[in-house]
Amino acid sequence: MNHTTTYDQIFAQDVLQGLSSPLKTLPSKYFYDEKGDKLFQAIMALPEYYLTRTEYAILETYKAQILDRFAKSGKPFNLVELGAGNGLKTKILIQYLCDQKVEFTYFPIDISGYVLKELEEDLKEICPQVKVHPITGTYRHALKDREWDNGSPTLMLFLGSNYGNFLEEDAKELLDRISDSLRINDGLLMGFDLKKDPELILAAYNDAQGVTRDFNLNLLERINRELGGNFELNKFKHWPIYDPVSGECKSFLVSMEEQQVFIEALHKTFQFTHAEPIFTEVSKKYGLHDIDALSQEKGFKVEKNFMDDEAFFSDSLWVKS
Ligand code: AVJ
Repeated sequence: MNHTTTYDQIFAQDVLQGLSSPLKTLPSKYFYDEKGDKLFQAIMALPEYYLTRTEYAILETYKAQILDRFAKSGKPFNLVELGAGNGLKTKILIQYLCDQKVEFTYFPIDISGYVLKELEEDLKEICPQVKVHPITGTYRHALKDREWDNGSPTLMLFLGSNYGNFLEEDAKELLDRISDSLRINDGLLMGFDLKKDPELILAAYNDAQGVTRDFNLNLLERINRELGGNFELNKFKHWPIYDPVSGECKSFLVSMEEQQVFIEALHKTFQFTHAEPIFTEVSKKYGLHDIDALSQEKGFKVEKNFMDDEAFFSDSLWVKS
């Protein structure tokens, strides 16, 4: 790709590649346009979606334990966040650091520029002296550019089970990049959704109000809006499945009839057979031993798994060794 390649073109290329493959797929990172951000914020408030409120409670309970390694050092540090979103959970940590008068710079990274702007304005309200350096882009770009690399220690946040959105190989590669971007004794706080009653997990991705369905379908709507597609949304069914062995919750959009879809920006028609699925998202769930093994493999030591009483979710504090 050359330097004139725009984000729109990358979206178009990814859609072309995904819909041309024998097992059709669309990358979940494209959920998050302005409409998708709003839908995801609605998902986080759903009764079935236990992840956000559980992690929120964990951070509220354990903020001091999580942060004191950095907050009590008396030296400035970098708080880098992969996939900051609207930063609702991170505000707990930032508020704590502000109250303790700790010197730090916050580097929120997100694919969506909309939410980052919102976040920066919100933070100025709760903590006027906070230094914020937003980075709009993919994790890959941010980890390559390392705009925070100023010699101070770093605590990197990868919350909200966002890591679970990567399939095995991509996930491992991403964690390699994260590991390479950190120095010895830097911290990494990883949010893992834990394996639990499959019914609870599936319900979180198949809510009664259909918000998650709309969120999934927004991928097709976005193609219609931005790439001149003519997807008819009512001809696709939202279909999440959970595999308790792998811990993978996968979402699909299944074509309810044989149909053709034309996408103007690609000058191309795509053929769908009856019941053909498009794979749109994985949200992987972990066991505690999976977390241990993963951290070791990537050159970290688990300092502590901070969990809620029901062990639904873990914010796992890793230290780079
Ligand atoms: C933002 C990746 C944590 O996988 O649970 C919510 C996205 N997808 N409902 C998740 C999502 C469907 C969410 N993460």
